[in-house]
Amino acid sequence: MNDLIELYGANTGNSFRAAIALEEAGISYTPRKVDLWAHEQRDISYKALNPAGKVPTLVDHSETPALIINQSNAIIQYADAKVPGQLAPIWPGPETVRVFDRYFFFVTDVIAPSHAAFFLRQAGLDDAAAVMSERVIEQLIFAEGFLTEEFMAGDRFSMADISAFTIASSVRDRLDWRSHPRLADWFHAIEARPAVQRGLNAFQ
Ligand SMILES: N[C@@H](CCC(=O)N[C@@H](CS)C(=O)NCC(=O)O)C(=O)O
Repeated sequence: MNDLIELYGANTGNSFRAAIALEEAGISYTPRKVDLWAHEQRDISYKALNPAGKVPTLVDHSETPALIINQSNAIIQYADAKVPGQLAPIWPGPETVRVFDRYFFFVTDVIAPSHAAFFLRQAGLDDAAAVMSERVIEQLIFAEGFLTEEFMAGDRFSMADISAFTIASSVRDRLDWRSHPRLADWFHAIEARPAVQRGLNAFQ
């Protein structure tokens, strides 16, 4: 554990994404559990770190002033910058471009509709929410075509696998895995990675 880097989070996909990125990059940090049911995310002290009252939040006290990051996908980028080579290739080039291309596909075309479905459901717009949720599943199935090698963006684990895995986890009970064996094999292989397991258990 490293008190200089704190990761505030809960058992949610966005928090897992950030924790898995730190674990896979080999960055030592201290997890700080935020109890969403007790509305700790709305405490004044927490909102001083994350004005939106959401998790995750990363605080890096080794920077002056302390570096505060509020977006899970920005925490992935932070981890990649801090320990280059673990979440994307070190050198610019076609392989790196492919990692970012696939990573952003999951961020914008899969994770964003999933968030939209959540907000539509909260607003009582169940039919619209169902359309968005269906879109999430469709896009994940589309992504099975990326698996020409072992991982989502080639033959090495990358940030594309993190963004894909966390969103696939959130729909694991609704996806027809048997009809998509390559996607299923990939999912189980990612889930079995020790760093992924540590990330999933960070906020127990
Ligand atoms: N875009 C943000 C979304 C963060 C987010 O929506 N967090 C949710 C949990 S998954 C949250 O904190 N919800 C608590 C609340 O809204 O009160 C990210 O990717 O980090």
